[in-house]
Amino acid sequence: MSTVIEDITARKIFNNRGEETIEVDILTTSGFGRASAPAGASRGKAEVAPYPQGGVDQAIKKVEDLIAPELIGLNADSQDEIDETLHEVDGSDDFRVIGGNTTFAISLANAEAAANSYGTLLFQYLGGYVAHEMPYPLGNVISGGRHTRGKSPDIQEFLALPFGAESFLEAAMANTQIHKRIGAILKKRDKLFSGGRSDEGAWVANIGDMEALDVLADACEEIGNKLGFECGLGVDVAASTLWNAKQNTYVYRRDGEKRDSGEQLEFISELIKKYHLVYVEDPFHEEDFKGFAELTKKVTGCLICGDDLFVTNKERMDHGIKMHAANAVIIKVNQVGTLTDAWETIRTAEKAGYAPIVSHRSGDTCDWHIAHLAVAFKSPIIKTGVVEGARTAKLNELIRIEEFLGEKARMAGLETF
Ligand code: 2PG
Ligand code: MG
Repeated sequence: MSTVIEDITARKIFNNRGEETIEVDILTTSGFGRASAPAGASRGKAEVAPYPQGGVDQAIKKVEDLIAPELIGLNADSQDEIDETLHEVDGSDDFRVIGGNTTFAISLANAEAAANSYGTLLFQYLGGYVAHEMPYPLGNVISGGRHTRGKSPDIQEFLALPFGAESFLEAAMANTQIHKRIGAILKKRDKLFSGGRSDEGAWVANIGDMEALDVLADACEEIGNKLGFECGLGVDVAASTLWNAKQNTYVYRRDGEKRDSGEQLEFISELIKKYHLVYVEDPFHEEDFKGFAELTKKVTGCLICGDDLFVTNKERMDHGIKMHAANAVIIKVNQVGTLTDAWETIRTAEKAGYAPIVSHRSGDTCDWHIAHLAVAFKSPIIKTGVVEGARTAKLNELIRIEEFLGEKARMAGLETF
């Protein structure tokens, strides 16, 4: 068995939006790994650059001309050395030269190739023998904001979290039933509803934020009662996309409301109270650490999660911890570019008691690696959507992991957060 990298191939493939993305194959003496990169629609300003100028074609050229010659001959099981070499080849502070999606695909394909060389699954290779906790699936069931076109809620995502489920399979099943039930409720409410869905497979309907929450609450209660366990409600406000910096207000176009920071704090707090929300992501814009801190202090029993706020970046995480902003962090490896960078952020977050939540992106492929990352990194929650091929690829892989773990498998401890 040897993990020496013998060959690296990069190619252009397409994601669920039909956009070009990069896929990388890594061949070692005794193993193989393949990974492809996702893409965001509501990207944080502090994310690394996804591609060099010239897009995917240039990224492939960089792999062939600059990166492969440096990596071939190294050991795939030296993940930190591989990721450090990517930083050195790039030389910038935001991967603008070779692209963060290029490094993402290489970093993940490399980890997969190392695991494969050892004859283990990725989650075991990264997390070891003790990795046996399954994350709860946080499923997007109604879309709004920048994830839709035309009339829809202003809030970007309405999410279900079946935190009472006793297994991953049960939890994933609950989400599919909630999704289906919501489709039926929307059809009844709106005769013009034509069953449209967003990139993440969530329903798109001409309803406001409150109406969407009412529909979600009804469906979660109904399915929760039927299955005999609790299904909680969550939202991703993606507030940076609502923020108008010139007017210092959050603009809710569909609902015709403008809210300054104080009003936004009140509004979100009321939503948490009224709908017993267990999860709120990006309730304030990406530079408002203070707003996050105020809300985190004010509410209990609800995860306040930073996505665009932290962009999986260790320095921003450190700052958030100092400010007591949020108590959970979204982990999207392509926001920072490498597995090692993401792992450093996760370690920092965990030490400070923040819940690390591994997440898909709205533009995604059937790549299932985040399923393994969630188990390896003891993520109590995975954000993956509910239906649509790129989402079910990850959910189905988690079902396989749960089966593989057998009696050892247990659901993550959410009560500590
Ligand atoms: C988000 C994500 C995923 P995007 O804001 O959390 O749902 O969206 O990938 O478009 O950034
Ligand atoms: Mg988000």
